[in-house]
Amino acid sequence: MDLNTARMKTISIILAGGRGSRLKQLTDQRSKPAVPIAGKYKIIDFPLSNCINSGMRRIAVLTQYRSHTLNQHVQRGWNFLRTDFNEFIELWPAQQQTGGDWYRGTADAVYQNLSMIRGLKSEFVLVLAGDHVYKQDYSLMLKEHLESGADVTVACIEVPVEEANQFGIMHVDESDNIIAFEEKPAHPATMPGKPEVSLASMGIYIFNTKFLSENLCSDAQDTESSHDFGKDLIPYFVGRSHIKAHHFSNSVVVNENYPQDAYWRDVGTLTAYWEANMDLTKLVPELDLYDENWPIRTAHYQRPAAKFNYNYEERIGTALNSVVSAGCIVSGATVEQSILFNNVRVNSYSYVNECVILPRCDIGRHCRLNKVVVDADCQIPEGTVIGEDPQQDSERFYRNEDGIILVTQAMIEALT
Ligand code: ADQ
Ligand code: ADP
Repeated sequence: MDLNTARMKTISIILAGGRGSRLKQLTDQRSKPAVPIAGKYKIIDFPLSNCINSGMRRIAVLTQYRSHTLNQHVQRGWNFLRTDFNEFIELWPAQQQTGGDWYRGTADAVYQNLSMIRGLKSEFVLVLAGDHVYKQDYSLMLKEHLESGADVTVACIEVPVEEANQFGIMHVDESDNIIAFEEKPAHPATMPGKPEVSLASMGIYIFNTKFLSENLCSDAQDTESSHDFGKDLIPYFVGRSHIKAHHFSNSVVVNENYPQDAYWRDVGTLTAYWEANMDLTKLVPELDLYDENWPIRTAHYQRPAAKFNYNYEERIGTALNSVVSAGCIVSGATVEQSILFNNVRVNSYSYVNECVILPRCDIGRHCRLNKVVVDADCQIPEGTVIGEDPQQDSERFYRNEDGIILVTQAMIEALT
């Protein structure tokens, strides 16, 4: 089968139901794929944009946990495909299709939608996570999958061994057949000849539909299984099926004029979330959001341009090394190495440094914020200082072991 036909016969499934509890109160009201990122996006915009740009335009988003803002976002921003061209993005919420259970795990989420997948007469299923930040051309992974004739292909990336216990870790032979796989091992194995790195699964899989369907049906009957791809199915396939690794470096999207590494982040923790945002304030970020050949799309709203009011007497009123979204007003304040999402106000004499300020926040006068993630819709009262006194910060807000502080509306309300 040629690649174009294979693309047309692929259904992309974005798993967007997970809670992401390590993001703490940021996912109290929304699922992890709906968490705002990079000034104007939500995390799910990355896999969705990659699908569109890869020419894989039959997409289902599987939702479950607190999906209101996610649904709203997909409906408002991603409804431009045309069913008459056999292209669509659909929301597939958990709806107890196969019994009384919600999605019990990632594999069960796909299992519960098998009748829809079969109905589409797809030959291949591309399974994606809704919570990774990266640019990948999935069609190049599909090409490898076709050429090898594998039952399943798993995308992989080298990660530092210190972080490897958060991932599925694999071993491959010289032809990239996966010969061992362990989900989140306490003592991760390293790569031959590379003691500092392990080979991690990116949680991105391409399956032949028939193979997947048979295995999901048997997994569903297995009372010992937790119905998860990483914990149950992928390790089970090793030694029993033709299971291949696909190296991310072969499908990462790079702009040839841009010095870029294979950037991929699972923004699972508050620190990783803060860092992924901070990465974009660097002089030359590793992730190029300005590449017109691989646009990252999102829902758009009418908003005025960002505005900066400078206080000439005091010489304050600017943003340095920062990403400032539409609708923001920085007025007589200094914003440094920070990300301001849409409609944020930073008022006079305030100083915001290494912060991530989510939509519609208002930072009152004379505030100082350092290494803070401020959740959407927060009104920070005049004179508030955050990020200078660890003990006080931990009492009032959430402060993690890396010193990153999370402030939510509920925490602000509890102060007054
Ligand atoms: P994790 O990221 O820990 O590991 P998981 O938390 O199951 O895997 O999430 C995968 C994706 O599925 C996320 O986008 C999540 O939102 C979604 N999801 C989780 N439960 C769901 C449910 N019940 N219904 C719908 N969607 C759900 C996985 C692999 C590892 C791999 C890492 C890479 O298991 O082997 O290394 O991804 O990040
Ligand atoms: P998010 O989905 O994170 O709220 P946006 O800021 O893009 O992202 O908001 C989506 C839409 O909902 C916009 O039209 C926004 O004005 C509106 N909106 C959502 N919550 C509020 C709120 N609390 N106050 C005002 N407008 C809101």
